[in-house]
Order: sequence, then structure tokens, then C-alpha cells
Amino acid sequence: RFWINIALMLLLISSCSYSDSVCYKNDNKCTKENQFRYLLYDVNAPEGFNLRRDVYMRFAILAHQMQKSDNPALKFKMVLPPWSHLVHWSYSEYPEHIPWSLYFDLKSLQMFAPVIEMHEFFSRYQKKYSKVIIEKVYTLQHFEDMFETGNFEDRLKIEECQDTHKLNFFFYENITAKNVHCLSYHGPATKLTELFLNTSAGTILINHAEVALHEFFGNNLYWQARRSMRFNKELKTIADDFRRIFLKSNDETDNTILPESWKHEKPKRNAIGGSYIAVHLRRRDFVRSRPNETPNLDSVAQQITKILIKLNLNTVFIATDGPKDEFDTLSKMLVHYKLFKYTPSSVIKQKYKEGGVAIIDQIICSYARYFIGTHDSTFTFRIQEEREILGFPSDSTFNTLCKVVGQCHKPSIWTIVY
Ligand code: GFB
Repeated sequence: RFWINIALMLLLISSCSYSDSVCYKNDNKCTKENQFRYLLYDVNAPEGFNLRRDVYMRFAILAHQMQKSDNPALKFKMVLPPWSHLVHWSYSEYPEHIPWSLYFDLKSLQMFAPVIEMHEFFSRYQKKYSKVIIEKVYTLQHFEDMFETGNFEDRLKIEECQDTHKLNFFFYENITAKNVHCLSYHGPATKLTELFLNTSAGTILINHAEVALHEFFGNNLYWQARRSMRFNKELKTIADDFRRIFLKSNDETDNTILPESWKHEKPKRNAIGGSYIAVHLRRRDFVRSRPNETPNLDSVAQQITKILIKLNLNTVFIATDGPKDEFDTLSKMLVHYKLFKYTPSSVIKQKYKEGGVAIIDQIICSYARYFIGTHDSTFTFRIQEEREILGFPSDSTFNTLCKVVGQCHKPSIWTIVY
């Protein structure tokens, strides 16, 4: 506490002392505008798109809290890590660094947390430098003794690195670092403020950010961060067109109109949804790595039929990462029903890539009368959250496919809090 106070005092004395950021002490260009420090974060390479969205929320809540603080030492802009080299996506024909604005409404994110795109960070930083030198990098790691000792208290400590981490700096060649540490860590992302108060570095990168947890999973702050993650409007329009043309679904009749800004959303449970059921059918690695949970297509067809009969519906939308021949097989099994799948045109695929197609699938699933997801898939979790925001009755949302009909995992139910 003593050292934290000393650090605080020093920072307060020179509120513009963050070396190597865009603003220097005694620098007459140091205006209120550019007195920010920059927080960058990166996630373990194999993590997929939807777990990364969850890590974003943990860090957006940290940035949100710091923004509310009066302490100038906590005045940060958080730099959004581009969607680079995600293991599930192919980058052969695409640029390596996909900005967040391709998938999300940046203004909406900024209404919750002070975030900027990486290219914006570069353009601010490179007014002074050609190369970006990050002053402090902290690679988070779990405490080695945590499971042996059962000590799960929140703590952080700079320690020896447990692995030889190769820093890739988001696959940019013009980024390097001055100081690199390994930080054993247990606790929420918001605990990182303790670290930030102990350094005057102007640019800080938190690597393996997924190690830091949510402070309160599912509280109103969690949901504010989540609600601020509105999708890019064009993606919503593409999904809406598909709903209207193929599924006879629109926001007016489905009772799913949301206010222009997420800030004006109110609790509701009266969404009806389009007259179709939606299924998120996660295949590929799930078929191999989760044989005890992943049903075969026969079983999937049986489970879909059961719900269609129960709800007196005849239309199904399938979102899947599986191959086309699986969808064709399922179509034959459900020949008496209307089965739909979103297939992007080459123009849309080229512009929005796998991430955009995934989001369009998620949006269409979100507006269905009834949703069945895949157990333990973060892709499914994000659809469930979207449906909570839209105001569906929870029992139309928290359903997952079973391995064997009638022997289902009960999914965790995380209802929305305002
Ligand atoms: O988002 P994601 O990590 O969720 O899924 P899980 C990985 C990728 O699969 C997504 C594609 O980024 C999408 O590109 N994908 C999955 C889909 N389902 C669909 C779908 O219905 N439609 C479309 N268009 N794309 C995690 C994996 O997957 O599961 C981890 O990331 C690990 O590597 C873990 O395997 C168990 O949570 O489903």
C-alpha cells in the first residue's frame, strides 16, 4: 500500500509523465487530449472468436472502470487487438489484420469503454515514431502452486516465466517491446489497476489476457459490456434480409425491435421471434474431441423433429461449421420440413470473411422462435446472450442438443440483469 501511495503521488505530480506514449512531460504538445496511456491486450493463439469476445468484455469492464476513476494514472485508451491468424479461419486470400469495425459497431463499444482500433493507435503513435516500442509487456500465467495448495485468493506477482513465450505482437513487424515480464496472476481483469498504478509506462501490453477473469460474471456491468457489443449494421441488414426473404421474419412482427442505442434498452420478455426454430450445430473439432457429447445426425434430426411438432412449426434454420454434405444429409432426414442455411455470396464472403458469416448465422439464430445450441460452445453462449437482450422467454433459449434423445445436459442459464 505504501509503494502504491508513493507511485500515485508521483503520477499525480506529473500527470503528463508517461514516457514514450504520445505525450511527454514538458512537452508543449501535451494537451488534455493526448494524455492517455495505451492498454493493449492479446489472447492465447488457439482461442476462438467467441471466447475472444468474452475476454474483450473482461477488459472492456476494466477500461470502463478506469475511465470512471478520477486518478489521471488510470486514464487509458484500450487498443482493440485485430482479428489476426485465428486458428479456425483461413487467411489465404484476406488481409492479416481485420479491424473490429468490420464486425462490431465501434461507436456502440465506445459508449461503454474507451476503445480504439489498432490502426488508430498506430496513427497517433507514429506521429512521433516509425516503430512502436511497447514499454511494458506482461505475460499472464497461472500461479504454479494454485491447484496444489488450493490457494485461489486474488493475487499477482512477477515471477520466472513458466514457458518460453514467443511474442508475436499481433503479427506486426513494426512493433517491439522494451521490458517483458511474466506475471503470475489470479483474479479479475480489474485487478490489473494495481499493476498500472505501479508503473508509469505509457504503453502496456497484457499478453495471455484470457488468464484474467470476470470480476462478477453475469452482473449488470457484464451485461452493459455485452449489450454494447452491437454488430456492424451491415451484417445486421444482411441477416435481416435473409430472415425476411426466407423465414418470413422481421422485427415488427417478431417483437424484437431494440432502441437505436443499447443504453436505452429496457427489461423485456415479450419477444416472439420468427416462425422457425434455429439450431447451432457445432461440428468439426467437436465431433472429434467431444464424442460423448456430440450427437450423430440421426439423433439431431430426431431432436429437431420433436421440437417442430411440439411448437407446431415446419421451418428450421441451421447454423453450422460442418461440411455441406452433412447439411444435405440432414435435409434428407428432415425432408418433410423446410430447412435453411445461410450461404454467403462471394462478394459478402470476400468482404466479411468467416467472422462475418459466423455473425450473420448468430443473428439469424437469435431471432428464432426457439433456439437449440451446442453444449459448451461459446458460439452458442453468445447467441443465448443475444436472445436475452432481445427479450425472449428464457426457456426458448437455453436448450442444447443431447448426445442421446432425452439425456440432455442442462445448460447453465445466465439471464440478463439490468
Ligand atoms: O467461436 P468459436 O471458437 O466457438 O468457434 P466454440 C470457432 C469458429 O468456428 C468460429 C466457426 O469462429 C466460426 O468461424 N463456427 C462455429 C461457425 N460454428 C459456426 C456456425 O454455426 N456458423 C459459422 N458460420 N461458423 C471453441 C474453439 O469453439 O471450442 C476452441 O474455438 C475449442 O478451439 C473449444 O475447440 C472447445 O466455443 O464453439
